[in-house]
Amino acid sequence: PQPIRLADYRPPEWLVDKVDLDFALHPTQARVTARLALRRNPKGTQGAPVILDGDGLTLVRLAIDGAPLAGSSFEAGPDRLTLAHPPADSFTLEIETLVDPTANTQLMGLYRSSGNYCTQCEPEGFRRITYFPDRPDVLAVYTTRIEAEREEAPILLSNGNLVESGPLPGTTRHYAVWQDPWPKPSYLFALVGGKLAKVADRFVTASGREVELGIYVEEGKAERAGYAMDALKRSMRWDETAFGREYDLDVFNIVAVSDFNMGAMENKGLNVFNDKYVLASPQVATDADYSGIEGVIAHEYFHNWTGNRITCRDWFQLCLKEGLTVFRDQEFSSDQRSRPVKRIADVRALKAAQFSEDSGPLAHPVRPQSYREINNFYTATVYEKGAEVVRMLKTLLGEAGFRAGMDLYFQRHDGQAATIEDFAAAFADATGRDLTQFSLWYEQSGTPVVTVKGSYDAEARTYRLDVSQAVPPTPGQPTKAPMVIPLVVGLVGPNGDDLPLTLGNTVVERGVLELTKAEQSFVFTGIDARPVPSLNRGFSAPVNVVSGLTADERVFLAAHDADPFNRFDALQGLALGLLKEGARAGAPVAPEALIGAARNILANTALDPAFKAQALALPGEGEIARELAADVDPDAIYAARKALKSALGNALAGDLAQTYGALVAAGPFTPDAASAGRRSLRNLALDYLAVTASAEGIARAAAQFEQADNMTDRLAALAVLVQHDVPERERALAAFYERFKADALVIDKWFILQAQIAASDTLERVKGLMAHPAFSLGNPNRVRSLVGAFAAGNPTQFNRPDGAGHAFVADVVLTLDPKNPQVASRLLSSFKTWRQLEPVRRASAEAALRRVADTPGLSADVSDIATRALG
Ligand code: HT7
Ligand code: ZN
Repeated sequence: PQPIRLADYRPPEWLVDKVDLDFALHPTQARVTARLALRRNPKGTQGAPVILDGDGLTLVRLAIDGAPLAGSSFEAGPDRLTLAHPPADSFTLEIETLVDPTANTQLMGLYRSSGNYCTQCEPEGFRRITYFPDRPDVLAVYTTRIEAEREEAPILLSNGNLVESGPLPGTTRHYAVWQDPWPKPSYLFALVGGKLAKVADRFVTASGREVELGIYVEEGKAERAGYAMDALKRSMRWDETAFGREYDLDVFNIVAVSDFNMGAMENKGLNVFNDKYVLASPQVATDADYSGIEGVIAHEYFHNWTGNRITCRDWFQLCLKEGLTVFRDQEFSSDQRSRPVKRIADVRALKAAQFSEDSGPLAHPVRPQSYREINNFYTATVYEKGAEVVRMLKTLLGEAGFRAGMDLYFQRHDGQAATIEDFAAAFADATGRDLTQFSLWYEQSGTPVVTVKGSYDAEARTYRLDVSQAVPPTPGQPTKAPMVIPLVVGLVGPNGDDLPLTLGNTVVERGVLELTKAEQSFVFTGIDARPVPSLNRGFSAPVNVVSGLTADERVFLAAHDADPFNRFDALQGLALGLLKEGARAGAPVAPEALIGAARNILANTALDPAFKAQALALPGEGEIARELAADVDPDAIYAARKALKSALGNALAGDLAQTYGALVAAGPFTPDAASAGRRSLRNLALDYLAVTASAEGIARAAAQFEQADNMTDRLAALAVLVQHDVPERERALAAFYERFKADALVIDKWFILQAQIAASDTLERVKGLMAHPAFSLGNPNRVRSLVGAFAAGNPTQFNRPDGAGHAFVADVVLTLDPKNPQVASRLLSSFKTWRQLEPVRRASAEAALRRVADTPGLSADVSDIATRALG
């Protein structure tokens, strides 16, 4: 297909003011009657035909203002309905279609999950239900009537408030009518029907509106929805206090389903979730699961304002809702938990997913200029870098300026489909600041490199920072303009205290230096002793900083920096230097400085255990590969990392054993951040203590595996055991399966751990597990847990030099593509860093990608990724 370009945007020719939907649910022949109140757009082209989108639709009947339409007056195919000569400038079009929810394996449109009916419409799924101008700038109010067999679907839900329900006399069927008073685009439509258990609660908004809350889950799982409900209520309150945003319907429902392409979906008043982000109990969910649930529940709820009340004009503006809403959910979790630890976790995730995307063939701007398949742009760049851009805006404008801009944005654009320009204008107008150059963050792809050189002049008592910035070339963007980069800095004096930051006579507010040029110098005055610069504090900008800090300076910052993020980063920087050296030259590492710094962190009783766990966890293999940038040998990286981990584990054995012993839980499991932090440090110690597979280390892990009273500790112990070729590995895997085999979400963890074993027989193991009764190619969670975890989380085996790992993943992509193109193309995206591999592995990755690209009949999703990855 031809690319769709932002520059070609035109307003819709026809608007829809009102939509009445009538669903007669049936497993294979669901009947959908849509009545659309169409109105010619005064801003459109004179005499334009009505063209409605469809996707694989079967048309049964058409009528205009109640009169059936003769075949000669329209043109209907599976993918489009055209009325070349509309009868008037406004009329009601009635469309009857038949859809087959059971055959819908793409999980877009109306489909079935575990026998229940549900829908997924973002971005272009509504057109798989009925013909419609399926674009986000057509906003309508919806009334939805659903009828179904009472036995098959006792629960019937849709957007908005329930206005009517009851039996259909003389039949075994019943019905419900839902009305959503808020105009919305079609992608926010949702319907659910099925046998579901309900957890009910209520919330009273700041202005006194009573809201009925419901979380619907598969029968028998209601007791696992408590944490999600608690997270929902906390999210609702937080949005009122942090952003002044109240909920706006009488009902807020969440439904958890087990077959879902992504994490969750923010449909108005009826969020639909992957059950992974709803269900939790201490026995089956880890601390990471709990924080994931909290974050995703918040994210979808926050979309009610940033996405739903103000939506996107077109899909190029996706970051308008996604980047902003990720920023909001990150802030929520920071307020609920530890802010520095949350920031560290977010930056680790950003670097792993987005920096790697930005440095490879799939790099694209936060707001792309063109796309072939919009489903492929729900990326780390749009989401996570999009959130970083909002964060930088806040850093530049300050707390009050940012809030004023947000308030103006809500006030101006409530009920509209907006653009990034609208968003930026609200901040510019609220603060008087020119954001023209800042907008480059939405246009230019690639991660800027900021190079900093510091020099001290003892006589003049000045410290000078010479700063340059450059954005590397990316696909379609060979040259770049300088960006506005808010670089938060500190100058740490010899006693560890921050020195005052004064440029000439001006105090640098909040430590924010604004970089705007390719090269700039900042001369700080009144500096009495040579400081150590602390750069990009709090990771204030998503850039790579080249600082030239010495190992001693990093050790100093790890011990003294007032900024917790940079304390963490100093230690990571030390480790990264050693790991790169080790991977490049295979040279023995000399980790004494790192060991000393790590020992100090471990012994520091003033530090939060969760922070210590983050600081002491070595950079991942992916980050080391990205730093090396070219000729990457994943086996060498793995070996260097293992060697450094062993050196640390051995040198700190006493301290780690003491930590492990001291952090025994005092009571039963609770998922709060402080308890989770203690578990994370204890489990990090467990891992280090077993790194050399010593009998003692393995026995400790085996004992924890058997005795754990919660999934966090049990899984952490299992993760240690599976990485070592010891008899305890298979024993523990078998015991785990036996214990949790009825629980698909737990068996996903079992798949993930096995898929990530760095051993030469893992590929065979993964192939074997694909035939396991618990595996299904039809369920996205299973595919991601087994094949996705292998491709994205096992660099040595996915990139085997014999090419078997690449070939296997390509085979799965091709098998999956006809069933579920979205999941297939995401899996193929695991090849996004293939160009940085050394020549042998690079050739095998290229061959696998070419084989995929050359396969006839590919979906647009897979074909787009294959072409761009090779491009
Ligand atoms: N807005 C949603 C994005 C989405 C999605 C969700 C479920 C299945 C398919 C999907 N395609 C796009 C999720 C979010 O960011 O909140
Ligand atoms: Zn979102």
